[in-house]
Amino acid sequence: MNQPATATHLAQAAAAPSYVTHRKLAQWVAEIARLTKPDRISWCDGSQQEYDRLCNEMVASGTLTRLNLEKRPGCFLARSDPDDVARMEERTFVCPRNREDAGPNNNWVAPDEMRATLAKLFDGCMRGRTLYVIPYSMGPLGSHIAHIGVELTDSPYVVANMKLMTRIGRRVLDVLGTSGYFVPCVHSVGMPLAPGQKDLPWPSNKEHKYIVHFPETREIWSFGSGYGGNALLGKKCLALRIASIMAKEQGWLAEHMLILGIQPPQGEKRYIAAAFPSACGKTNLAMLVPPKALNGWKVTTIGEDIAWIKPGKDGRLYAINPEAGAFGVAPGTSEQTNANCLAAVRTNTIFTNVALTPDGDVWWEGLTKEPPKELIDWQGKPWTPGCGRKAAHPNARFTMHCSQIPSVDPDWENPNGVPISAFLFGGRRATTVPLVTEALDWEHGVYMAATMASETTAAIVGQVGVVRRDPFAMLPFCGYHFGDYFRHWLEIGRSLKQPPRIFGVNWFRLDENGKFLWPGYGENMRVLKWVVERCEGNGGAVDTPLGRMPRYEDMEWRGLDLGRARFAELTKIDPAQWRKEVQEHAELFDKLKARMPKELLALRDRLEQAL
Ligand code: TSX
Ligand code: MN
Repeated sequence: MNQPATATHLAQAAAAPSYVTHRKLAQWVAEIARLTKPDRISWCDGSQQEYDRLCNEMVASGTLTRLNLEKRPGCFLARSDPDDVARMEERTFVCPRNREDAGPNNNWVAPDEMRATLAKLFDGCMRGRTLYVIPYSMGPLGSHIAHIGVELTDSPYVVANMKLMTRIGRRVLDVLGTSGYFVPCVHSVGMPLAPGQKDLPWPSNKEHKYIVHFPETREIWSFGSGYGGNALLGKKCLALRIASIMAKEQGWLAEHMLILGIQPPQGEKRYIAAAFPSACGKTNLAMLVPPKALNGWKVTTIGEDIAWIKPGKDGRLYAINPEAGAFGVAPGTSEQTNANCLAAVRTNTIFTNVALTPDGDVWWEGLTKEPPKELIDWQGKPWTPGCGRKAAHPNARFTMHCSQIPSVDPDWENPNGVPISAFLFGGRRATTVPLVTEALDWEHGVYMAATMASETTAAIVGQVGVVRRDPFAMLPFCGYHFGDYFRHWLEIGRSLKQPPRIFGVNWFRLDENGKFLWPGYGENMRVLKWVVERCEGNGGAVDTPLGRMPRYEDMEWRGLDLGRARFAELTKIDPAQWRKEVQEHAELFDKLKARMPKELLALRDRLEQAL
């Protein structure tokens, strides 16, 4: 039975365990408990026993369903509220004192006004619930590139996901010591329970949702949603929005990038970091399986969503994956599209909003050609193939630990990171953008990344989608003005002895019948091979107005029947399309004009002239 929280109750509950030696942390937890008024406080130790206990409690409360013990050992299914299924960009705010600092790329509210709003919403919002204290490290414990956050949440689902996605618990407090720096993160599903009130399997707040960042004090406050990036505050909120601000101040990069290793048959292993907007297959590229004909080439996975990158003493860039797990989109994942990922989610995985089979396994659109004859859909309703609804939500997810990825790189937890040889920037473009282009230099690469764009996937197949500019694939994630961000990238490049080469890619060009020109997936290895050869200084290329491009004979075609004519289509530069394109670059730069670096404006003018 839930007891109303009395003052003595709270004083008892708020006492931190004796191993908590960080006074400021203990004080801050007590302060947030006074505001949110939980029934209990639970300090997460990060142990497997704690994880198992929480999962069992969530099975008992109906939040989780345990999956088939033979087919999916250690796996669970969660079904969210149908109104709480994705990140909410329109409810995401970055609130520096000066509105200009947030830039046109962020929603802004004056910090005092936002604090007043949050104070009301958080007052008593954890009544009837447990406040969990999650100390977590983004990056290997004690790495000089890593940072620590502490998330306070009333969601056990968040605790379980944070256990898989980050490094949590007592070992983090050990690194923090008595006075180490941490980013304070407060999260509530925003549904307090009155005494005796029955809980929901997926509590959330239907009326109010806020995901808020205060740059000056590096605070994160999230209210009303239990889903993904809205609630797992280490990921988009800390590792991208707040970290991008810290990175600018401190001279490093926090990026929306996968990191992969490439081991050629002969020669040294190289690492590539690649930025793509959502729905371009970042997770698939990070776990790429090379085609048989190129099986001397090996691809390994460091990360699939976020990279923290720091200049080393040798003038090169070193990258870590700040995460310890993946929270990836399930639909479309199959033996054909991503065998490594499918193997990784066979055990110890939390699935959210996928469909359930009669024998307690999972299913989603794209997993198999033929759907099962009957399912329970993501909303818990009976489903049959002809019923006209999706069985899994299009944004259904898996949460798993990186150690389960068969292709995981032996250095994926190296605290010093891995040296980056090249950056890739790609979008989903049906027309205009060629398969691969190498930038002429760092500045030109920054221009390519700043002007990248992607088509919305809601577009009808075969029809050209709506093109959205998404600089560096950071539009929803850059915590400050994009003009300042571009300038930071230009400055980092100038500071390096050996800047990585920069490439633009597009796997998604269509022919005149609306068919994909490029086979994609494992065949992307052929592009990666050319990229690595360029980095080694021995790949052939030709100069074009857009940059350097491979000629047909510069790429490996063994095992793939892709003729010269199709290659010409894939790499064609249509001057009319590009005149329109550079016009759109001008429109983007105009929106950012208060802080645009003049170097990029000059490059745009030069490109326009060259066309
Ligand atoms: O992830 C993708 N990648 C990168 C893989 C390493 N996808 C899926 C995007 C949605 C998440 C791709 N889709 C890729 C790609 O390279 N290319 C395409 C387009 C495509 C789709 C299907 C086929 C070919 C290309 N072929 C057949 O269906 C047979
Ligand atoms: Mn992402």
